[in-house]
Amino acid sequence: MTPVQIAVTGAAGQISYALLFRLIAGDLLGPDQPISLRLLEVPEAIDGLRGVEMELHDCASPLLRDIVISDNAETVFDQADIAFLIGARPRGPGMERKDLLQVNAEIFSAQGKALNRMAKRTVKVLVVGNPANTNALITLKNAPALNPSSFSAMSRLDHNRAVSLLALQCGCLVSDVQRVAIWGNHSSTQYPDLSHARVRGERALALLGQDWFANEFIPEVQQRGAKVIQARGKSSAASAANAAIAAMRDWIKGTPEGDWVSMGVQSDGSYGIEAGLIYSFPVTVEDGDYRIVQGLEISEFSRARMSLSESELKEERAMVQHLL
Ligand code: NAX
Repeated sequence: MTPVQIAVTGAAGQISYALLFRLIAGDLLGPDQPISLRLLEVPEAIDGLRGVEMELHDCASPLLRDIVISDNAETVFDQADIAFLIGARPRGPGMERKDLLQVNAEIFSAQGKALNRMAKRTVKVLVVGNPANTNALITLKNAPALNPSSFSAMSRLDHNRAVSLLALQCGCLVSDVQRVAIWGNHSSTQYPDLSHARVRGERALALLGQDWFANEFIPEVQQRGAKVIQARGKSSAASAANAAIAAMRDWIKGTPEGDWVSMGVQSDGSYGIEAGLIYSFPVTVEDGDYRIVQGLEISEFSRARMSLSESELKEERAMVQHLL
């Protein structure tokens, strides 16, 4: 079987450390599909990445065919089938949000160009590095030869957090929960929406009430990343890697009948969200193509929150306009 070429950026970082070993265990593509890993890092991190390479080989995985390590994006994206764009610059001391957007915009515009030149035309690109939605927009805009639907920003960790929190509150299994949606930006303006959610077929809001939803559930999901940092002293890593695998697996293999997942994808104007923005929507996937779920009723409560996150994304876009 031909190996699938999987590119991972920020490969020496903590999310990648949780991701790479699961990839070679077959968690993404199953126990029979061989894979080649193509790993990108900044020059200073290449030595550390050599240690990760040794550990990957030391797993003696029958699925791992080879590992390419480079600080050159074109080398890493050459013939890539799948790309996880995880590497990004964290916010440094004294750095404003605008500066953070700017340095990352430059990274992702260069990587967009490299994908445009080198990746397979059928590549699927999942942007994890923050600010993920705007980074995905920049990557897509710098890769005009690729289909815009090849790019997604990861909102799956937020989605999984919301599903899990709802299941805990109801005392039910995660598998009893359906139709949770994350709308908007992967930031604290995201709108985790239970308006359409079902728990064992019953409306979640009828079980739990608007008050819990508005005053506990929404802020808890929005602030979950910050709470993990507070407790662990580091940002979410294993749960982020798990979400990246789940997001890519569903994008390739499809979503279950009767349910959806949340993905940051290019808006086509659905639900009045400005076309072109990378915005998290509920989507279904069939044959490798996502489709934004249509026809959901949007209450005034939801609309206000969806618009707030849309405005934040427009502001972010304005700050990096010169790279689009
Ligand atoms: P780490 O700081 O552990 O790793 C990042 C790695 O990226 C570093 O090894 C660094 O050398 C590398 N890097 C920096 N610039 C690069 C470039 N131009 N090319 C290649 N590699 C480069 O961060 P980690 O905890 O792994 O998080 C990575 C990113 O994911 C961060 O931006 C983080 O904010 C973001 N997250 C996104 C989430 C999401 O749900 N979308 C959740 C988890 C996480 O917070």
